Amino acid sequence: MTIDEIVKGVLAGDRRIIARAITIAEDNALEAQKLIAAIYPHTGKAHIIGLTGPGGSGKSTLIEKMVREYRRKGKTVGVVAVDPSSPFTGGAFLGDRIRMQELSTDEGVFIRSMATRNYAGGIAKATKDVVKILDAAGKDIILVETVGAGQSEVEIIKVAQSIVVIHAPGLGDDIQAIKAGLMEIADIFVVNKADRENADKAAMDIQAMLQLNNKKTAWKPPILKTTALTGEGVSQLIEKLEEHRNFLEKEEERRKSLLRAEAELVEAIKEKIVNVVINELKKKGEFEDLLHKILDKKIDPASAAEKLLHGKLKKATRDA
Ligand SMILES: Nc1nc2c(ncn2[C@@H]2O[C@H](COP(=O)(O)OP(=O)(O)OP(=O)(O)O)[C@@H](O)[C@H]2O)c(=O)[nH]1
Ligand SMILES: [Mg+2]
Repeated sequence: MTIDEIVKGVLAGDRRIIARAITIAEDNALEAQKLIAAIYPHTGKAHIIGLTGPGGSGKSTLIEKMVREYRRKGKTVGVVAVDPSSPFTGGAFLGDRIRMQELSTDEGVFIRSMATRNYAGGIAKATKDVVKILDAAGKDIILVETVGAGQSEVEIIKVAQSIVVIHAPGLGDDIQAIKAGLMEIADIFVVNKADRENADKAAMDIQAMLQLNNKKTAWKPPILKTTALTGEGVSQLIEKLEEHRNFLEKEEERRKSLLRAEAELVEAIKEKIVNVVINELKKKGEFEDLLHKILDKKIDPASAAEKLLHGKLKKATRDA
């Protein structure tokens, strides 16, 4: 199969070909580069959501419920699980595995796990490429699961537009389970396993931590509670994610408006400066002299301008 055929298949959302494209992204740096270059113009439509947090906090269980909720809303979903221990790789209970398999027979869902191994360009790069492939394949929502353990996970999760940090009571018990780097990048906090005692305490710990680090930001990360086992709180989480996406879009609009305003301001400044300089130069007798010299072909306009401006530009702008 040529790269062209693979690109066509990805854009058509062909599951078999998407899988093939992902394998290329994982294995062959050179081919991957060609493939990504070809699909790149077709990316940028998906909402990319990163989910991270300590091992066993319930990320995969929550993702499974989120996928179902998104499907109910008619959205297509891609899931990328980076080095998970469960249940995508089968590390979890049989029940979880069966439920996930059920999901993966749904045409509107594509699930891929990326176990630790040597990727041609590193795991973060491979993950980004896989996300781009799923985006180009037309998935509305892409969920990326990583265990929030170290710097490389923080790097991977940065492919996401919205980052959900998941915590749960009873994981070595304290907030230290969430690494400092993750606190800072969270757009939404989830305390999962809300059916357990101490869920409220975990939420309060996060709240306290957020207040400590009271940066003034336009988006205040909310703290939600979920019970992934039953799906409780999942629809609220999805609502918040939609809110965050709208927020990002507004921010982007504002950024573009700022750029437009800057261009207009620069134009206006230019006009003013030109007027100031020319009026200043016209006050000198030399201006009149040079006009006559140009007329008599004793000097060309460019050289005349140089003569006039020499040393005077500084004074003119200072006086203005
Ligand atoms: N009581 C309770 N248990 C839960 C809940 N959500 C998940 N679990 C259980 O917690 C365990 C870990 O869940 P996973 O979804 O595999 O957690 P994970 O964060 O994906 O784990 P890793 O991928 O290994 O980092 C499983 O036994 C789940 O059944 C919940 O809301 N309440
Ligand atoms: Mg998992």
